[in-house]
Formats: sequence, C-alpha cells, structure tokens
Amino acid sequence: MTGLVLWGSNNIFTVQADGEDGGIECRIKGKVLEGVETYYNPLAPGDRVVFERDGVHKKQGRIISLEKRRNVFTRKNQKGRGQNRSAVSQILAANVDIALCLTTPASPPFRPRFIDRLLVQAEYAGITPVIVCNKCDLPYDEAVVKRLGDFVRIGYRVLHVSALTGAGMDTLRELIRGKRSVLAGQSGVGKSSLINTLIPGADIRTGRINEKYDRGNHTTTMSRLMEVPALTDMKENGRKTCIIDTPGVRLFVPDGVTARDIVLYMKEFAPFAGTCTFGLSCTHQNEPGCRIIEAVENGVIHKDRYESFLHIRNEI
Ligand SMILES: Nc1nc2c(ncn2[C@@H]2O[C@H](COP(=O)(O)OP(=O)(O)O)[C@@H](O)[C@H]2O)c(=O)[nH]1
Ligand SMILES: [Mg+2]
Ligand SMILES: [Zn+2]
Repeated sequence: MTGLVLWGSNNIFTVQADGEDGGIECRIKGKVLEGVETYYNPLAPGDRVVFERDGVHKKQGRIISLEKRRNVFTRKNQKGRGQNRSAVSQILAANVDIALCLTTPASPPFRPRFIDRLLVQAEYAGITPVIVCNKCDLPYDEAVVKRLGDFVRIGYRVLHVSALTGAGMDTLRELIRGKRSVLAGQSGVGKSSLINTLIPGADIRTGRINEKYDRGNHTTTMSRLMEVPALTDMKENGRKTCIIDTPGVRLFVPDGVTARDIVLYMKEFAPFAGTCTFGLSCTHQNEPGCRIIEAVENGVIHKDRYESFLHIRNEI
C-alpha cells in the first residue's frame, strides 16, 4: 500500500493510506530506511511511503520504503548530548509547495531576522516563500512597516492577516488552495491559531499552555500535516489543500547552505554573486571591491538584511 505521512514521534508514524481517511500507526520495518540515516528524523509530514497493513490490527502497519522526495524544508538541530552532541538536519516537512513565513507586528516583537532565516531556507529548498504577518489587528510601528516594505521591494509577497478577527484570511485561503503549505515562525506568532481558524474543529492548543508545553520540549515536538477540508480545489482536479504546522523554535539555523552560497538564497544579493574583485572567494565582510558591500552602501541591499547575512554566515 502507499500513503502519506501525517505526523510521527518516537519512530511511530501516522500514515494515511491513499483513498482512505484516518491514520494507520506504522513502525519502520527493519532498523533504518534507505537514504535517511543522515537526518535527525527519518520521516516527516508530507513524505510518501510504501507500507504494509498488519493482518490483525488494521490500524497498525510497517513502513517498507520512502518514495523519492520533491523537496524538504529542514533546519539544523542538535542531536545527542555531551560529547556525542552534533548538528544534524531536522526535516520539518517534505514535498511542499509554499513556505508560509509567519511574523507579527508586535507581541511577540517583530523579528525580521527570523524571517530572513526562513527565507534563506525556503529558497535553498526550492519552495516558494510567502511572508504572512499575523495579528494585523495590532498597531504597526513605522519601523515594522518600513522593513516589511523592503521585503516587497526585493520581490516577496507579504500578506496581512488576523487569526483573531479573520482579516485577510480570504486572501490566504486563495493562496493555499489546492497546495501544500508549511507554516513556520517563532513561538507565539499564531501558527496554531491560524490553523484553528482555517480548520474549524482542529483544536490545536494555543497560547500560554502551548508555550509551556513547548518549553524544553522542542526536540520532541514534531510537525503535523492537516487537510483544510473546505478548500479542495475543484479547478485543479480536486487537489486537496494541506497545511503543515511546525514546532516553535527560538532560533532557526539554516541547514544545508554553505557560507559561500548564502548570497544565492538572498534574493537581492544573488545578482552580485561572483562579481566582487575577489570573485567567489570574497566573504563580503571587508574586502576591497566587494559588490555586496557597495550595494549596501547604495541602498540596494537593506543594511539589516546585510546584518542577517553576517550572522547566518558566522553561524555556518
Ligand atoms: N491580537 C491577536 N492575537 C493573536 C492572533 N493570533 C493569535 N493570537 C494570540 O497569540 C498567542 C499565541 O498564539 P499561538 O497560536 O499559540 O502561537 P504559536 O506558538 O505560533 O502556535 C495566543 O495567545 C493567541 O490568542 C491575532 O491574529 N491577533
Ligand atoms: Mg503552536
Ligand atoms: Zn564581496
């Protein structure tokens, strides 16, 4: 049988068999699946698998293999403790069309640097990013308006929505209709609230309880794939609309990108890649003839985006 991974933890994955509703709890047959050993988690929501149903317990099964992935939205995570600690890729979602990069004008404070990181990861993965500013019912500072305006200037779409009042939700619904979206953003921006608004009855825990639950538990909390039932796309052969909620993280460390290649995944930096006097070996920090530094001085690159670049670069 074939099916879709909805979520999983402790190596038990809930798989929805093609053409069926509900989930089947599956373990991986044997010790490891081929090709997934380098990841923190072997499977993620959005993965397609081949599995066999248990002969006796119809709601249980065993995963035999993983179908080739179209893309993965990942982040760097820590695995192990003490001396065995190492940084590995954690797959937050697989086979997605859109990365909804969630932010807020306030409460928690607007953190454009966090968005920059999500954008780098989405661009690296080849997933279309869209910035979604939730809590648009709250007042916007001048600085927030300006910085969001810069994302538009460099070519990103920015939506303003409110899970609380419903403002802007129709535009968001049209954007995600018939597509699979991953919802990413720091804790408290309203990921769970948005899902509850999109899927009445989803009943995802929100607010303080959720934050308490998340604390110290970031590594075990997993992403979840849910269908938005009211949004099946009749024009596109009844394609379902799916959304993947991801665990809140305090810091998003881009994964897979090399220090040299970051510029390729920052939209307004990319045209300058390789054009500096020192070519591809330029680190864009203090070299003479650096076209990136020149672009910052000319205002083609926002200085705050350049700061983001430096931080991400140093981390990598
Ligand atoms: N004012 C306002 N508050 C919101 C909105 N959406 C969510 N919240 C509140 O923000 C807090 C965090 O929301 P939650 O969905 O748990 O965020 P998550 O950590 O990203 O999943 C909760 O207290 C929500 O009630 C909104 O559109 N406007
Ligand atoms: Mg949440
Ligand atoms: Zn340079």
